[in-house]
Amino acid sequence: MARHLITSALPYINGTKHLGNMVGSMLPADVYARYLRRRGHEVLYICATDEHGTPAELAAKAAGLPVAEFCARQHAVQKAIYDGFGLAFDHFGRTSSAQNIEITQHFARRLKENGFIEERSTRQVYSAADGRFLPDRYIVGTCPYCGYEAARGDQCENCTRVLDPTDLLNARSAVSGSTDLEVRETTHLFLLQSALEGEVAAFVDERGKEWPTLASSIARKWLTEGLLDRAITRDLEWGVPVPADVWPQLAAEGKVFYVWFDAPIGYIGATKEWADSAGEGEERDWRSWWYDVEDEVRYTEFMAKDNVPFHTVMFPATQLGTREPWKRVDYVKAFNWLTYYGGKFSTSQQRGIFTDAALELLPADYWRYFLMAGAPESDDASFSWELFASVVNKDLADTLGNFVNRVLSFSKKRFGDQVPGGHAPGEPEARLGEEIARLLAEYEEHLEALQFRKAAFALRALWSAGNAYLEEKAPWLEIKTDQDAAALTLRTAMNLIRLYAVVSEPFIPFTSAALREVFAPGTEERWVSPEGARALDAVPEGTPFTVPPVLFTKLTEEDLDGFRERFGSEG
Ligand code: B3M
Ligand code: ZN
Repeated sequence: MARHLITSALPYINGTKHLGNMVGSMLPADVYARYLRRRGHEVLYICATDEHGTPAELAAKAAGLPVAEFCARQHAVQKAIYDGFGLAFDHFGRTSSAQNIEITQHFARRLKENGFIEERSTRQVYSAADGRFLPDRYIVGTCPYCGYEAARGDQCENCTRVLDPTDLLNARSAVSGSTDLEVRETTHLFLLQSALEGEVAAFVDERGKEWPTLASSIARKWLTEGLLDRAITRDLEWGVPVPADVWPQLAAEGKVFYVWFDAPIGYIGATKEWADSAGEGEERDWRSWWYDVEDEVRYTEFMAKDNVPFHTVMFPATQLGTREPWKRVDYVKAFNWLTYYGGKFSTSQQRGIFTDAALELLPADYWRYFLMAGAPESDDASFSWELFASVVNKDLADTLGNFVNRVLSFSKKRFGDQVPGGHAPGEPEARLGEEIARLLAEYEEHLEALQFRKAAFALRALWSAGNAYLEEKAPWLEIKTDQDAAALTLRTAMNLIRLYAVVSEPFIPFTSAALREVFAPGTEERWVSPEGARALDAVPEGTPFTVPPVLFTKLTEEDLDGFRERFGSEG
């Protein structure tokens, strides 16, 4: 059985992320990791804050803090939010860690030895007013392709074209607004991606066959356009320093690596952080996840579509160029956008719902389930409060929550604090067992295939099957004529609750924990196979249980009015 390495795109440090960021990276990765762990696989789920580059420097400046301190604080802030969402990383590291600096410099040395890094003199925008070069986001202007007026030096947010600062029209400094800019010569390191193009293409041809079209088509498009040699250093203060033993002159000039060079290496750096933070007597070997383990480890990456080129082309090129056996990605799970009423969620314009605000409003499971059930997999998905309320009210409050409370309260009232006995299972129970086994197999199949919408659909169908059974048997009527018949129905329904406690965990871990508490401690925590689920007898007669507090509160029209007013209801 392969060991599973899972990473989700590293959230930038520059500010709190919105729900759109989370649904396309960390949240699905967590669902998948939880599923695999429950199935008994060995899993390592790694994430980190992406801390270098111009966004961090600019955000620190805006916050009036030294950049190192800004990053340390923001890392803690983001970590706390992800804990709140139940994101069960094995480690949540930082790309500014000593480990990542060391590994990034190692990569650069190897690439240089193998002839894939070269010094080149380039023309960069220099601002006399600011007394500095203006790389990437330090410069803004009009996009030459689409005319968007607030395009940044590295990329146009509007048309997503990757830009060079010198491409911008009407350029100005993002720091001072100065338009007194000139182009000066400066030396930078270039990654000779063109020389690695054939190898990267072969890699994408081989592995990309399995990827979702969204990922493979973006990778192919980049390859078809041809891989350009790219500058991988910058004139910035905050970043991984160019190693002085190899490039003394550039190091003396204070050059650092470009954020997209050290960020993916950050997956490895954070794995080393994880290993270095092992407790007494704990064995953690970061190399056993990354080095010379091509066939032993299955590596899955999660990201939104704009990150795909960097992960399918640029990072593999970086890895291949070291001529060392670094583990390369097996499966790239890419996502489209989540929109807010059809418009862009925007960090810079504070439109949409941010992760911290979401948690203040409602518990994590409401968001987790809603977001994953409508994950932007095959297309963009649009958030609206109306849709959110209808999913929460129908699926979570009615179909799952109400079922659980109805069954347990009724049984407690009629039969006391233990699972009742009653008749042996009959034909309706056999039918239910078949249905459950079938749906569970479907659910597993979709999770294995990383089809989250379909998996959520199958999960809801499992919950619905319980409701249908209860309606069919109507224990509140049975009890009037045949106590044992009602007892059988309730016992069977309680076995469903036990099953839901286990299999719902990837999507709604907090609720799942509450449901596991219902029955005496020590009930089986491992996954239940479709075969094992069929008999619905894991919780036998006499098992003590408790009735949990209401699992999900319905959202009212009044709630919705409040939300719409606070967050807006236009894209
Ligand atoms: N921080 C971009 C983003 O947050 C970037 C991802 C890095 S993954 C190595 O969308
Ligand atoms: Zn544009």
